[in-house]
Amino acid sequence: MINIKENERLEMLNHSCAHLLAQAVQHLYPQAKFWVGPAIEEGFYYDIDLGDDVIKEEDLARIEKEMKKCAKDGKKIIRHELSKEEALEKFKDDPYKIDLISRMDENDTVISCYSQGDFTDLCRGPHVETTKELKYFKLLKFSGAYWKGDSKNKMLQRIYGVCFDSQEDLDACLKEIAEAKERDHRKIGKEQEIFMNHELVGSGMPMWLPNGALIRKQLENYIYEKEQKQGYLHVYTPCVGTVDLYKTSGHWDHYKENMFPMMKVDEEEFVLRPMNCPHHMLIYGNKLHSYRDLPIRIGEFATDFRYEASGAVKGLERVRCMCQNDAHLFVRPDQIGEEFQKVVRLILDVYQDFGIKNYKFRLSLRDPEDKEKYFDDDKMWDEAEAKLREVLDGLGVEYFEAIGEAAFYGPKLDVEVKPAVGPEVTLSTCQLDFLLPRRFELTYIDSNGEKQIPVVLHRAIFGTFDRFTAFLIEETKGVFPTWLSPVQVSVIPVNPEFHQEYGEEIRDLLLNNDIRVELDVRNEKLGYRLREAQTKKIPYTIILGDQEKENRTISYRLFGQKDTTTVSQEEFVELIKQEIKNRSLRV
Ligand code: TSB
Ligand code: ZN
Repeated sequence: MINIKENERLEMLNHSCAHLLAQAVQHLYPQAKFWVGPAIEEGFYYDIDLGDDVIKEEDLARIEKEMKKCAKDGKKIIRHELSKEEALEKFKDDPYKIDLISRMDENDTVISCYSQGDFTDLCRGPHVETTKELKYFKLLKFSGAYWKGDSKNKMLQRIYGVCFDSQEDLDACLKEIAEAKERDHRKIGKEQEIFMNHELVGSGMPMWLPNGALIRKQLENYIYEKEQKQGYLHVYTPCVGTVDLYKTSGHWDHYKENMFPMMKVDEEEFVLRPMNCPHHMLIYGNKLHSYRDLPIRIGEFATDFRYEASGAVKGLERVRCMCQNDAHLFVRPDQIGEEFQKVVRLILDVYQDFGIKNYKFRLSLRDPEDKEKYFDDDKMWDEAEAKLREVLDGLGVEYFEAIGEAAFYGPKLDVEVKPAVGPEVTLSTCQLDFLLPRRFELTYIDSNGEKQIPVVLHRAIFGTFDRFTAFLIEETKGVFPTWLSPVQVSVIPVNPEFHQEYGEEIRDLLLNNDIRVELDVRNEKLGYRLREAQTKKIPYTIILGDQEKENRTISYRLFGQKDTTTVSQEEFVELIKQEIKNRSLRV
């Protein structure tokens, strides 16, 4: 998807188109007051106060028509510069503009406004020369947006659009938007019955339906196997902790705004946990450790609760109740490099297994100025940050650095991916931590019999099963590899009257070989049943007629293909079992 902000001409065009939108809205809704209308990566928007009016779907076409009319007039877009006093006078009836102007420092900024015909807006510019240049645009959607992004303020109407220099560019962009909508995991998740939400459970609290639960179980088995092979020790711990636990860890001071509020039971004060580190610290501390025992890797598929703003929750991607594929690795300082490298290798390995190619490594560092968020020990931070860089450089992994994105306890490596709709999110993460082991007074005995403090690596390869599944749905467009497909084979007897019995035999054969199979003997036409197997994106469809019954063979079609292959029963079982065992990707 093209980034409008990366192209000066497109940015100007989109910004001017936001003004054109405001002009049209002013014609159609004379009471309208305008807040801000910037160009953004995806095009432009304008936040508008329409009084008691609200925008409805059908209004977009009407506004667009008025925009075309205004653009055709071809009015010149003229810039005026004003003093602060003049600006305050000019916009005296507009509280939104007054708010903007009052915060401007005229020694610092030139206050300017732009006029086109009967419309004037306070604006820094630049703009195109005349509205005639605005030919190829489209209004895309609308939503509510709180004034200044604060839910205590009035809800404004935000209208989004996009503008280009040619019809072809606009068409290409609209096509991409349509494709992204098709890929959106919320759409596919509903169609394929992967998850659902219900207001009685609450927002950001998805429920995994049987198909989703099957996929998740496979993901759990997959990563559990990998982690066991690397010596991880898996545990189960409660998804609550006392306030004191999170005071000890520092989350209470640094992470409270992301946590659900405290609840009191008898004399204890509990919180739903937002992270699992404190529990794992206590498990480490439950025993004495020698330097020879390290690294100790404590893993858990652990449920966490976080407060996410209601406007931010999104399908499975951003939830308030999530399950992390979490682990805390307790290492000696001399083991940091090797252990961090192992984690990065595991991430690369997993991405390869899932065919994930579109991701970026981000090295998240502290903001040295922010002494409130980050504990004040420059030496420790510098060492930790240098160590991560050293490993990444050694592995030859490409990454970019982000200041101020570190966790409060240390720097981290995040893997960023771009969902079908909306901004980038973090999938995997590996975080270095010198702080929590100190807070929990964790130790190991070194070769001289002295107590030393271990270092912790927090890591989540999938991130959460929730977010990873959301991403996987979008990457595969719901066409999962066979090993992950909720139904792997659909068995369709051509005529249930004659072929049902053979169909049942094949179903049982596959079930006995741990293959997930569905027998479709509904009284529907063959074509209808075949189409449905395609809609459900089932990898294999077996079609059984007279020939197959007589020769005791299987004829199958792969998803998305028309041709049929006939093989013996043994051959088919062997073929699909291998594919599942190897966790092969779809070709
Ligand atoms: C890795 N203590 C560490 C842990 O040991 C931790 O909690 N890190 S985290 O805050 O970065 O979260 C881990 C992963 O959870 C993130 O990388 C991200 O992929 C995922 N995640 C975070 N918030 C959400 C959310 N609201 N919905 C779904 N997944 C989320
Ligand atoms: Zn952690």
